[in-house]
Amino acid sequence: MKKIGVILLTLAILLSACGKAATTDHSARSENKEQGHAGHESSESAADTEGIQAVFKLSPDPVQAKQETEMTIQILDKNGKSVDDFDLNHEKKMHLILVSQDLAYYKHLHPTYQGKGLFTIRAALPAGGNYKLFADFKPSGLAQIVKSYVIKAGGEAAPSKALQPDSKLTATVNGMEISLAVDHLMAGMDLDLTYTFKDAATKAPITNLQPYLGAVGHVVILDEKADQYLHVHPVDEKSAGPEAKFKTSFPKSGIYKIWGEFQRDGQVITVPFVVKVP
Ligand SMILES: [Cu+2]
Repeated sequence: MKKIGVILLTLAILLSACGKAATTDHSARSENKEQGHAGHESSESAADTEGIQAVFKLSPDPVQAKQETEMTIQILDKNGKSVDDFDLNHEKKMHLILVSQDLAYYKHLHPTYQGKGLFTIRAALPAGGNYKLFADFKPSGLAQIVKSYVIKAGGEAAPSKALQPDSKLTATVNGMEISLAVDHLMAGMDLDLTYTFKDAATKAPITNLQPYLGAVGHVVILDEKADQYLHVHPVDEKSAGPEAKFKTSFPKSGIYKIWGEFQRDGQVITVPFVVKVP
């Protein structure tokens, strides 16, 4: 309990005792060792999604930093036929996460569905170097799927720094003091991530968070190599603060970056924390 105690806040324990919402775990997970190819699934319901492919195309290709790039993602079934119907998942048919290799740059995008399994979006990469895309979607009748793709962008690279675990999981963003408590930081175990929101100046609890994509917040987690992708949804989606609680499980020990996305006063904020999972 020594190290764990640092992160453990009694608050998390109090909260877990009074959870009233359904505790369905909506985590989607991708373990992808291959570089530059559509990923292979390893979710519990892999059989359901067997053979579903995501074909990523970039234009122009090769990609140049700071230049608008069109990204297209074509979803095909195992016979190469387009998958046409997708369920809305948190108000969107596809969530697309774009990160730089060192995880310093993070963007959460929502491509436009053009029909016949084709999603498109335009984006510009901030600097040269490697990036990874994670497309998170749910074909109707199938389980949620995550496919990834590596982008190599030409141009001057940003200085890359190694991922360092945060010594304290508190940050101030847009006048809010946001703290993250993890009940027991340990690999392979279900655990609670609890965000607490206070007014940075008065320390008063914040209770007017707004729904963002139909929930109090969204959490995306990647390991330092960006092999393990976890998209986590809240336990109590309707919460407006001062707490937002999520359930997840870190697949193995290592360093992970956790981005929490929330909305207040019409503004979406992203708060990142880096943790070391023993
Ligand atoms: Cu999204």
